Amino acid sequence: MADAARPDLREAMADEALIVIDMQNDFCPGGALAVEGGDEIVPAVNRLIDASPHVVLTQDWHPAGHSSFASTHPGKAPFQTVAMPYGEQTLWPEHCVQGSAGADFHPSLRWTSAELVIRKGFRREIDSYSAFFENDHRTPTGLAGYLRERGIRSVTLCGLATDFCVAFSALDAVAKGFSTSVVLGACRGIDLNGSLAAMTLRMRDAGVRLI
Ligand code: VGL
Ligand code: ZN
Repeated sequence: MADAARPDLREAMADEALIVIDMQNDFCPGGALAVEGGDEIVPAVNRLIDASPHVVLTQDWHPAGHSSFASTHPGKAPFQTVAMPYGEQTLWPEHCVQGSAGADFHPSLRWTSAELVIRKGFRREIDSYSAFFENDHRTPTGLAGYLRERGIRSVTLCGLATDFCVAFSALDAVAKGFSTSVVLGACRGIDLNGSLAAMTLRMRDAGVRLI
């Protein structure tokens, strides 16, 4: 009786989910699109995983010849941009190819408690930074509906990269009505042309709690 009336902490937080963004080998030192210090955050991410009642992971998951790869566009180099039907797209080195070792989660990531893995960027013609929408900002991944149906009302994000997949996921989470926090100490950024400062400001202005 007493126990039933006093649910434990994890149950009290049952409407909260941790979303771990793209903690994959290719975004860590030695990977194809290494984020500086990307592997340093694994212990902090693991602590968040252990403390979270619900855990969702995202996994960047591109087919060979993906339209976000510079190599797909003759004459283009990584970090240049190209005009796509859905807007400007930054071009990247080939990374997170479906089934490759680079697309695997970091070997020390405690991924086993994850209840869902959202794969994104699996359509050749469109990239997907956000866990919620592809880069046209219209095509859903299904995550918002999943979280709603599970009764999740607030989300905490961490992972890689702060200024791309973490930031766009956080902005979409707020827009979808989730109370949204980003644990900056458990993120690392790419910082392309000042993108880290710009996206941090955009998150703050949108109402994302930056921890
Ligand atoms: C990401 C660039 C390309 C990310 C993914 O996870 O932030 N960035 N694909
Ligand atoms: Zn990608």
